[in-house]
Amino acid sequence: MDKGKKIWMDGRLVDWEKASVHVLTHALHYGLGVFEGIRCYKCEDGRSAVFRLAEHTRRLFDSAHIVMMKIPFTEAEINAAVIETLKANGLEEGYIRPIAFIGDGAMGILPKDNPVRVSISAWKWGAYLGADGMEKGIRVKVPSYVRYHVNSVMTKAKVTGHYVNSILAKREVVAEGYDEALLLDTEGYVSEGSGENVFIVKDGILKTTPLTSNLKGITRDAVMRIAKDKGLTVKEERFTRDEVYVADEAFFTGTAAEITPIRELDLRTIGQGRPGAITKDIQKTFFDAVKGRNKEYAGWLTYL
Ligand code: PPE
Repeated sequence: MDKGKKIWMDGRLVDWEKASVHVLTHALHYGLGVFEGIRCYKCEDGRSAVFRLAEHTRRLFDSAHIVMMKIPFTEAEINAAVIETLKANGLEEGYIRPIAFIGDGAMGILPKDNPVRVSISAWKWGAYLGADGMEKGIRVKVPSYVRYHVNSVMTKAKVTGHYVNSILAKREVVAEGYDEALLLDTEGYVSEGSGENVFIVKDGILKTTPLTSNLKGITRDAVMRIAKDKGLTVKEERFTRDEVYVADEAFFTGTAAEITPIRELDLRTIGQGRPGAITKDIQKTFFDAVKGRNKEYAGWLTYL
């Protein structure tokens, strides 16, 4: 990871090296922090734009609300701080990571009056699942771990501790030589990737999993809008892993993963074993949108 210059912490920019916390930070011990992943792209006209900034900040506050954590800033302040952080690091393009977490003070599960700390970092981040994967598609496996039950943790909240499940799943499949994990829910239906939502295409119709055990992805939402604008049918419906095996196309969506085609699941080739026509078309429109080349989606961009 490329080290930057500044990190925004609790209301002001500090030097990258000085953005540290105490070892008794509550979130480090018990996992209660909420975070976001946001991307900023360099547009063709030379300007830089943050993709769906307001929606990401909204979700950060929704996550905090779900876990009963009060962020000591307004959404407008966080939006401004994201822009400030990008500028302070001279980043024209990159990944932004806002995080709010329970700081140090009392130990024990009950957070008591421990302060809620907030920081925003930004760095350069290329294709999450590799440039090759983005172009040719990736190999995926269903891991032995299942996604959390909807009443074990709050799956609509992007909480740091929830990612232990993602790490276990990802480690297992990567150790076996695959690129990414596709987790099932507690009832056995497809849920999502370790850090991505999933779509399949069959006979020209798109399907994505309904919002139960998975995160309400902002890229997922963008893809649904793009697909509908192209006149395609998009269904939010449960499906099984074998429906993915016989799909014509499949892909992951996420801020980090963007739109990554899936060419194989559990050793079954999907479609022709390469990115399908609909996947490629949606991928192209998505990159046109984030880079300011498609005026129809100009509302998604916040220019620096
Ligand atoms: N599901 C999960 C579990 C998830 O973590 C993400 C984002 C998504 C779906 C897609 O959501 P969205 O980014 O709004 O389209 N995962 C973030 C973290 C990745 C990481 O390795 O860190 C991300 O993509 O930023």
